[in-house]
Amino acid sequence: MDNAAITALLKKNFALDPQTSKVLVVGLGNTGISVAHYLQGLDFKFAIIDSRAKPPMMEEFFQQMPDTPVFTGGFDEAAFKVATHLVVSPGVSLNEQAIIKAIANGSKIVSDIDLFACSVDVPIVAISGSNGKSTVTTMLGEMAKAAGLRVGVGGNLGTPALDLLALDAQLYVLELSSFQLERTSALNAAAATVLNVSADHLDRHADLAEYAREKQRIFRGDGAMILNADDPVVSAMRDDGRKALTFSINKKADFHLAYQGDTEYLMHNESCLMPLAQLPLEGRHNAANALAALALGVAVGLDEQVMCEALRKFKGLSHRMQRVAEIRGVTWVNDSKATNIGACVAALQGYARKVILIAGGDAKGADMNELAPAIKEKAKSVVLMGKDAALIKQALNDCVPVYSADNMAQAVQIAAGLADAGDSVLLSPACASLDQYKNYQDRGEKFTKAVLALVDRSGDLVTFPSSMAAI
Ligand code: UMA
Ligand code: ADP
Repeated sequence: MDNAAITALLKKNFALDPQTSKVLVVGLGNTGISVAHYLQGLDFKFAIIDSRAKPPMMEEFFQQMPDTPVFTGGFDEAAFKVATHLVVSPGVSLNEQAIIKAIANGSKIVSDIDLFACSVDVPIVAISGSNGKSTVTTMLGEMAKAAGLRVGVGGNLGTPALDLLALDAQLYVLELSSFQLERTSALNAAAATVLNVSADHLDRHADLAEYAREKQRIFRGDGAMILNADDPVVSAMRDDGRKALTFSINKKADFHLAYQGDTEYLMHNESCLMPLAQLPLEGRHNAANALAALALGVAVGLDEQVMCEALRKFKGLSHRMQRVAEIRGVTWVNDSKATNIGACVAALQGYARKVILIAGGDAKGADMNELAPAIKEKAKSVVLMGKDAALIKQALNDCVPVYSADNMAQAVQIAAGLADAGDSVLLSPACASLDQYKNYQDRGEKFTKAVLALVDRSGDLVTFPSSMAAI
């Protein structure tokens, strides 16, 4: 779209006008910087504010945009007072006092996703959910590429949505978090899904119902709704007046699993799309992800066989059920991205035989009692670490043996002592990592390093290709 068309839309939807508006970009991170570049390209007047004294990306930003006013070291109310519009980064809560006051004084909230939505006239696919967003977003991106489309893939996945505009894509696939959705009102995705809803981010959202309502905002507009028929919270989001496609791994739906003879297939209504065994990711939750991606693809007109070919080649993402090594018959699996209970439960449910689980970290306000039944059923022992280890131990109420570790190296050593040949040791923390690690990647890498350090004779070790998902 050309700049005149974009500014006309911004004016219509948000009274956002390069001549008269004063925009305050809140948060000098990846989102804030992408917004700054976007606003500069449209000749807006703007400033950036960050509550940290020295945001890590400040130097880089000064080099790129030396003339932009930047406020750091707190949320100075004077800066908010003059702003007609706030573009608030997802990591910044809308409950910040300065933001509440600014809204009361008439400032409008616009998200980077709103700005993006006003800047493209090609289909957008939007993907949210408590778990599986990155996997499904990446799967669909691969499917679109296989179909020969120029596709932009990003959002919460990593590349801020506005940075994708440079691709001038024919299709955009966005992973969206509840934080992004709660402040977005202009998105009208051609196809959208909430993959599932389970407790997460309850330190930022008042309760599960509010968290689900924020996710539901992904369905604003008139595009196709892709709904998980196995999840009652998601199913309740259905709008009868809208085109909807359902997926399920437990029952018949538009996209589902079914046996033909001895072979289990991914199905679209009555047609067999491909044998489930050809999906190179283990675990029923990844079958659900594949069905969701197929439904989204069908909704935007991708060819089913081309999508299946992309699924056959899909290797999975690192830190999600990633088999890192087999040592003396023990398989070590890195699922560090399991930052909430739902992901850990899904991981455990994929195992036929009981595992040794390494868990713990920052529970983000979740009720760890919800984790106990799956652990009781699928873990033979648990090694706990991190800030909320005691909460998990209490919830387990001695239903399995529990061991405590101060750090990952110790956790891995304890697990190695507990594991017999044929066992799996699963790092699936059910918690965020920030109490002890830079991020979930750092946690997963420390796990892998500690596992590989167990090996004293090279003959004992089998390593796996870097992105091999497994159970
Ligand atoms: N900041 C403040 N005050 C605060 C909090 C943050 O000033 O109270 C500042 C920080 O100092 C920092 C800036 O805000 O300089 C960072 O903003 P941000 O946390 O929104 O981070 P971005 O770099 O803009 O990254 C965001 C998403 N981050 C979060 O939602 C926390 C990224 O998702 C996303 O990839 C990126 O936008 C592009 O869209 C990350 C994430 O952890 C991967 N997401 C959560 C998740 O997946 O669970 C939701
Ligand atoms: P997200 O982007 O929503 O965090 P990911 O694809 O990165 O999702 O996966 C995060 C975690 O959730 C991993 O531990 C992964 O094994 C697990 N997971 C993936 N898909 C699902 C699903 N459909 N249901 C439950 N857990 C899932």
